[in-house]
This record gives sequence, structure tokens and C-alpha cells, in this order.
Amino acid sequence: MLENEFFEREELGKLLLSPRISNDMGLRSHEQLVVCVGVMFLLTVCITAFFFLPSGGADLYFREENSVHVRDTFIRNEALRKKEQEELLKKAEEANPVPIPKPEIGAADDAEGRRVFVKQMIKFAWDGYRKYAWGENELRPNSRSGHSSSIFGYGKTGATIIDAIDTLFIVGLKEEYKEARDWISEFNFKDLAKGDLSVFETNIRFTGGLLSAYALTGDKMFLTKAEDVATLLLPAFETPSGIPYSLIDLQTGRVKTYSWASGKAILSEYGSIQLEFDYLSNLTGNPIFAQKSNKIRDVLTAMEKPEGLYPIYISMDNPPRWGQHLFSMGAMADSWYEYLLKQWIATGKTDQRTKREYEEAIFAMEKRMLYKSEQSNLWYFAKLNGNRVEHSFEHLACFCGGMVVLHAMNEENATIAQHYMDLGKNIGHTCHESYARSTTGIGPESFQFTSSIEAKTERRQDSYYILRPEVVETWFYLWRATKDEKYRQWAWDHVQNLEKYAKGNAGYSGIRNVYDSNPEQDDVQQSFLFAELFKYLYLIFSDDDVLPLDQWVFNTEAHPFRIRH
Ligand code: DMJ
Repeated sequence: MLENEFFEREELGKLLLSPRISNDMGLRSHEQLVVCVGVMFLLTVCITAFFFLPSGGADLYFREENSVHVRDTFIRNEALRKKEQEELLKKAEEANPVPIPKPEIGAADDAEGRRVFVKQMIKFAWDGYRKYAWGENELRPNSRSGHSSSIFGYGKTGATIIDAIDTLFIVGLKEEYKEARDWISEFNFKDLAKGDLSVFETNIRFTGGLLSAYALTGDKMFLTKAEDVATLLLPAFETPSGIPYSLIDLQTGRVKTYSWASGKAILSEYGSIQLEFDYLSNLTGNPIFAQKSNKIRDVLTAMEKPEGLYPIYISMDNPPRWGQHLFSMGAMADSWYEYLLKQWIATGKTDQRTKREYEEAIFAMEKRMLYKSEQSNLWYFAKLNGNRVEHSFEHLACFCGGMVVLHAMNEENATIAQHYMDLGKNIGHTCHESYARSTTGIGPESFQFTSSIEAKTERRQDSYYILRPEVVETWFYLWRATKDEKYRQWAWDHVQNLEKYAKGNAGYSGIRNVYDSNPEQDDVQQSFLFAELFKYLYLIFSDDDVLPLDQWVFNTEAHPFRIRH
């Protein structure tokens, strides 16, 4: 919230420096002093109070993925945040009066036109970031200022630059790529990072982004930076079991788990290290990274899984113990399954243990958690809490359609391949229904299946959309696998809805309620918009020889790594 601090300081400066205070009021010098001290006291109270207010929208959204407790805070603070954002916007309008011109939808009636249109969207969003938030983690597109969510700590580490650079390269935004490259060549993560960083997010966005920039360009600088970042994360792996802590402070070296996780690590986090670490060791010849990620895998292989399922929480002792028996295909679990499959593919299908563990895990989930809705025959993975079934499916979980299709594309056994192709189509359809059944044509964060609703939500706290990619990601894999035009059309519908509802003054923003015909924007342009949503949209309108899936595998942040053959 540094932008507010800046504005407060500006106001403070104006008040203290303005000669009109004393002249207009006709006060003597000791009275002026008393007035000044009074004003300063009041301002100090205001500024201090400000720092105790909750942080911005995306912080809450991110934490919301992980903790139900935060949802209450979210609702309570909504009105407060709205007011705060209106003020911010007003001040930003004064400070930056000329908005960047927006792209026109034009004659985008074939794949090429649509691809060019997506490229224009990327340029528009990038220009906004470049102009108003360069070096910050993310952009507030309406306030036209920097933004940072809690996953990045509180330093200005240019997350958008690193998450976006491979997309800039792929779509051919050369000037923009060059500028990003120059910034990264001076990037010193150790100096810039402040506070608690998420080990998982740093790995998938920073290490992953830099590795893919290297894989695409062959520019060694990116590989060196990727190794630097990953090396800084290594202290988090110093635990009895080797399962890493969730958070690390690079300045103090302090490592910890989330306060709400009761000392436990999270499946999707410690389980989504292997692609990056293994690739890094392979490229650099430095074995330490692969050793760390293999250790996690060995520990997991040795553990007994309840009915073949992987609970979300695990202790960090040696040997570790599972926490509460919560199972999901979505938040806090998702990319663990994704990485099992992709690690097998990334190693040129040589890692058979990983393939077997992937198949066993998905099979167990199909058995216990896969449902078909009663009225519309929509397939989805429910959540399990012990034996209690929650008929809820998340936007995050929609990635699994693409995952099973990718399995089908790589599977030799035709029956198994057909089974997962069908499942992928069904999941892609369900997630499309969650979009089609909303007012904006954009799907909510989470949706339910009950006797009265299917693929919709009536929960206010689940109705938002923060530019997530998982649904388009699944349509991308389905397009590549089937060449059914409907997947391109669905992607194009999403582009148009983004234009209508998510476009802000200088970029794209999340929306607070997908069921609102005039939705309020959350004023956050997530870094994964560039890394994932834009990339998948661009690729779905491209030919298959742009990043062919038999040569490239995407990490969970959609950063492409070369498959080892
Ligand atoms: C991304 O950072 C990654 O895809 C991650 O695995 C899950 N969530 C976001 C996007 O929604």
C-alpha cells in the first residue's frame, strides 16, 4: 500500500509547507507551532490507523484460497476497501490524467485476427504496468499504481516482469521483451525481496519464469538468475523430512509455515517443486536442486495413503504424518497431481515411478470424488472432508480437464487414453457451463452442485473472478487434442467478456461478482494474467507448431520447459 503512503505524504507536505496556513488564519508564531503540532499529531494517527487496515483485494483472495477464516474478513472489509479504492482512483486520476489508449476489437473474425487481438491486449496490459508500476510486483490498472499481494512479501521484486517475459517473447513483442530482459539482467532478488515470501509461488513464477526464458532464448543470463533465486530458497528445505517450509524471509533467513496451517505443509506447495528443480539441475549440472525435490518424492512414496488419496496437510517430522483428511482437486492440492504427470513427460517418459503414482492418485480420486450432476449430467470432482462430501468445484480445479487430456495424448494404451480424453471433454464442458451460466459469461471462483443449482454459486464470497487461467488452459489442451472449433470459440467469447467487464483504465482487472451485469473491478492485474491466461489465449489461436506439446511441457504457471528426449 505504498501508493497510499505516498499520497498521505504529499498531503502532509502540502499542509506543512503551505504559507497560507498562518496567513489565512492570522495566527502568531507560537500559535502556528501549536496548530502544526496538532495537525502532525492527527496525521500521524491517520497514517498509523491506515497501516492497521487490511491489505488489498488480491492479498485477501490469495489467502482466501488457503483459509476459510479470511473469508469473513473479506466480507467485513469490502465496504471499507471500496471507499479506499475510490479515493485512490480519484487521486490517481489527478496524478496521471492521460489514460493509455485501449485496443479495438476490430475485424478479428479468424484465428489470425483473434491472435493479433490477444497480442494487442497483452501490449495494452504491459504498457499500463510499464508506465505506472515498473519494478513493482503487479499493477492496479484503475488506480494506475503498483500492487503487491502477500505471496511476494513486501519488496518490489518485479513479479510481472519475470512472469511475463516468456509470453512477450512468444508473441513477438520485441521492444517490450528487450526492456524486460534489461531489467532482469540487473535483478538481484536477495536485495529486493523483503518479508515473508511464498516458497511455492517464488518457485513457480520466478524460478519457472526465468527457466522458460532461458529455454526459449538460450540466453545464459536467465539460467544464472534462475539458479540464484532457487539457491535462495534452499534454507526452506532444511527440515527433518525435507518437506519445505511454506514461507521464507531472505533478509533474516527465517522460515515458517502459515499461521493457519498448524505447523503443517501444503500438498500443492511442497508437491510443485520438482519440475523446476529437476530441470534446473539438469541444465546447470548442479545436483542440489534435484536432490531436494527427489527427497520430497521419496518421502511421499514411502507413506501410506488413505484409500490411495493424498491429504492436503502434512507434518514436517521425519517420517511425516498426514494432517486432517481433506482431499481436493483444487486449492492446496491441484498442482501436485499436475507435476506427477508432467514430470513423467518432462523426463521423456522415462520416470515410470512417477507415471505409476500419477495414475494411482487419479484413479483413487475418480473412485471416491468424481460425480455427475443429476440434472445436466455435468462431471466434477467433489471435495472430501473425511467421509463428508462437499459438492463444490473450483475454478482452480478446472485445470484438471487439461491435465487428463495431456495424459491421454501421451498414453500408449488406447482404452486408457480414450477414457481420459472423455473425462477431459466432460470437465471442459462443466467449466464452460460455469461460465455460460453467469451474467458476465465469466465463471466464478467456486461453484456448487445442489438440488437447486448446478455449476453456479449462490455464495457471495465465491462469485469473484481474478483473471485465472485454468478454464482456458483446459480448452487449450482440448483444442490441441481434438481440433474441435468450439474450444476456440469459447476462448474468443472469454476474450470479449474480458474486454467488456475486466478491462480497466490501464490494464485488466479481476471482477468482484460474475453474476452482476455491471461488476465492480478489484483493481488488480495479477502477474499470472501474462504468464498464463494471455499465453493460453494466444496459443489457442496459433498453429500447433508454436510450442508443440511433444517438445514442451508447461509448469503450473504456464512457463514452458523443454522435454528431455
Ligand atoms: C497460478 O499461480 C498457478 O496456476 C497455480 O498453480 C494456481 N493458481 C494460479 C492461477 O490461478
